[in-house]
Amino acid sequence: INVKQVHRTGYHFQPTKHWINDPNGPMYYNGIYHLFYQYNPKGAVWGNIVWAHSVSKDLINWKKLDPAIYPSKPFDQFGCWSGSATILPGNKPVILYTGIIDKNNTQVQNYAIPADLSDPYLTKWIKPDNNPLIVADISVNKTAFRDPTTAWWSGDDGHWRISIGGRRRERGMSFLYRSRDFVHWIKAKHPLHSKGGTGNWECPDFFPVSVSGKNGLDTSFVGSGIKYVLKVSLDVTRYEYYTLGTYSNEKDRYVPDEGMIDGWNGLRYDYGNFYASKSFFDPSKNRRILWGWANESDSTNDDVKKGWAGIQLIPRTILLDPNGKQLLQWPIEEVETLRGKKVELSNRKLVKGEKVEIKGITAAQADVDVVFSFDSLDKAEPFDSNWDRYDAQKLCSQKGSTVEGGLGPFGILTLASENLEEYTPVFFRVFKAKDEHLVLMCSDATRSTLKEGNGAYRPSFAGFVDVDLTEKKLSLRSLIDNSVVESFGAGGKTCITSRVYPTLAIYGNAHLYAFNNGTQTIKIDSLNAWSMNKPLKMNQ
Ligand code: DQQ
Repeated sequence: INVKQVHRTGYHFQPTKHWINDPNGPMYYNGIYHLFYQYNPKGAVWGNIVWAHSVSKDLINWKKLDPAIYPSKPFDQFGCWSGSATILPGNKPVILYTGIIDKNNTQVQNYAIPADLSDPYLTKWIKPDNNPLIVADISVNKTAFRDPTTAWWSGDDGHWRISIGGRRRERGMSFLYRSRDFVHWIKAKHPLHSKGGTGNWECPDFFPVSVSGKNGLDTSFVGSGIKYVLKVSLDVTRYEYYTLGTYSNEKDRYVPDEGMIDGWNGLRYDYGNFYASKSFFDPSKNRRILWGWANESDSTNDDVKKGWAGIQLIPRTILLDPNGKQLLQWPIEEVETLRGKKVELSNRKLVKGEKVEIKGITAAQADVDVVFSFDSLDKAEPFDSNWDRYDAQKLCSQKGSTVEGGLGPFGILTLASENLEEYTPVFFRVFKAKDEHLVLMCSDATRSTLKEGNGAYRPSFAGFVDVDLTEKKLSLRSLIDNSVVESFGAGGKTCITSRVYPTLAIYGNAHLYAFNNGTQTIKIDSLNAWSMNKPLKMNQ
């Protein structure tokens, strides 16, 4: 075993070495998916940032190309930071990205276009001389002015619009710019949206979702039966929050729906290690796909030793939940082509304290899909009114997977060593509040490794799941891949990603269990688990 490679993922996107962060400018163009991403060509720590570039026909197998955009001009010589792609009329892709122009981190917005549209991979990109397109005006903090979105177009007034993340003092905001020709951009008087006290907004993403349809929508879609999503990456907490709301090109303001919480306590794409995500519309399958980045959770020193840091998570399709109050995320269907050997279990009861091993698959690299059921909600523990309804993580860290409960904790133990010296449990715990049940979902890294924890981060990530329990069922899907566990509760209502570094539960020594530590008997209605294969070509 090459120690450096022990925690590399098998089927997640990662380059052979060095540092990666934000996914950039994802797009589908002439039959090819493009993924660009923030990359340090010189080492496993953040710095020297370029736009690395990979292409794929299926979002599973990837071919690495040369970096598409790298510092070379006065308008980006200190860094090429995040941005987005837009496909202009006439089938012409254009990238907007943030350039760093000096040692003080001054940020401007630039564009780049393919050098040769007949090259199927769009290998080379040109940065025209009329860059930068946008510089901060005096009202804008020029060191917090970055990450332009994909543009959307309004036929009504013939203007393109984009949003750019930033802040005014501690008020996080997403600035709005308009242009007729994609070259001259004028700042709108009002930002698209802002929220006091949230600090800097990074990587805003703004797009419509269909209220009743099962299809994703193009960013410029106009019509009835749609809602808008505004997602921002909050620099301070390192989580991504979103609201649902309304928007019209005419008023040019985004207004979150009544009841939406804007900021820290709002809805999150993922309650774990998931940041700087970006979505794009895939016209070949009429869906919107979300890419997110997961940083490492061990120390910088470990990153340097292993020679790499950061992965892109499995792309997710996003749709509006039929309840209209949140999004649903689900791993793209293509990931199922990597499924190998399968094991099944059904109608298996789990009494208090019981666990069952799911044998016969590669537990270190697996896809698990379970439906749990229970006969009664009566044993749900009371939800103490002093607990913070918005601090699921704290509750999870207190209650964990081993403290006996009523209805739960039950779920799975991923990346577990044979005698449970190490394991990462993903589980539910149901509480009874005043007039509702609260479902807590956790992905708890505290016991994930025996490794000394200097500089390591092993949180009890958690979120609540807004799910109807009348059928007395809860489902859980987890994608397990050596050092990452991505979990989707209740069909993608609540998602949690953990990065973990087991020392015993590696390769063939990793185990997978289903467990119940609540007094209420739980039934595994159905459990399907697959070994996951490596893609044939992963970005070499
Ligand atoms: N990463 C980029 C920035 C962005 C941040 C720099 C978010 O453009 O705001 O690598 O992770």
